[in-house]
Amino acid sequence: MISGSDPRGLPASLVGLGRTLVMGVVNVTPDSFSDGGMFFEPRAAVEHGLAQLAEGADLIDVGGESTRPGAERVPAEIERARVLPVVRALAGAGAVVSVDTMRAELAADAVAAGAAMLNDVSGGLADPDLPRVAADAAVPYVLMHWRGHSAGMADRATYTDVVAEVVAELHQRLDALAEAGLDPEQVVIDPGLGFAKTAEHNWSLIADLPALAALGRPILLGASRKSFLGRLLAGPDGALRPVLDRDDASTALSALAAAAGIWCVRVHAVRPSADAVRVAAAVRTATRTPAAAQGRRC
Ligand code: PMM
Repeated sequence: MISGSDPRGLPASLVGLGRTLVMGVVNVTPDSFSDGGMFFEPRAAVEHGLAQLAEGADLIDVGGESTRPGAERVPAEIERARVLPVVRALAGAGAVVSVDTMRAELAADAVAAGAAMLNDVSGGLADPDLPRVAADAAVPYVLMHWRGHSAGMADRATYTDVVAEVVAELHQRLDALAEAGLDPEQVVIDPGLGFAKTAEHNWSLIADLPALAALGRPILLGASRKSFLGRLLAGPDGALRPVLDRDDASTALSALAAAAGIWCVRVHAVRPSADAVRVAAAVRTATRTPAAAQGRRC
């Protein structure tokens, strides 16, 4: 059983809850694969974040740049104009806000606007100044496994042993960030499902979460609505299950992740995952009868 301690810098309201946390996704983008365009207007994005909080989200991840496979980068000013008003409004309403960005300047401004966590899908490779922002602000930093920007990442999905290589590359990044001044205790690691990974690579990583846990940091998992679930649930004609019909599968993974002791799941449909992590915690902390402890089968 994996049990990731809370990262240093986490707001007190989320420390020691004894269950997997749920991060609701708010993409303020016209083109994210999962919810592109649905919450593009700042007001709609803020309302969506507030609704996710009401459904049981522990924190809200706000992003203004799509990272779907093949996506081109968004200019910095555009990302900024999308993200900052939403961060300010949600943090002002009391939400614990994470910012999904690869840009240090925006990260710093987001922290000034109230963000309490930085989610860098590039693990400091896109902008080496970003981890320093987390260090200075003393907020948790999500280090995701990444091999390059979305436009070319499919070509980088080559591994001999995906689990060993992802763990080794995350290890290198942890060391590099520590050398750059970021306290490893602030870091949350993420295998980066779908980022330079095929469906098979994603399943292998999910099947071997203890190997990631050996890095000694809490783990965040972002499986929600991703195409490997669409592929798993494809119809008889081979057509992928549509994105908005992948939430039951996403919730199944949240339940499995929570049972494995994953620190946080990043999801679009909050309520079912919020329920799932509570169910997993209840099972984990239930008193076992002597017979059950001896492995009685039902
Ligand atoms: N996936 C997406 C965007 N940001 N951040 C982390 N830490 N982990 C992820 O797996 C992740 C992420 C892409 O999904 P989206 O378009 O639904 O946001």
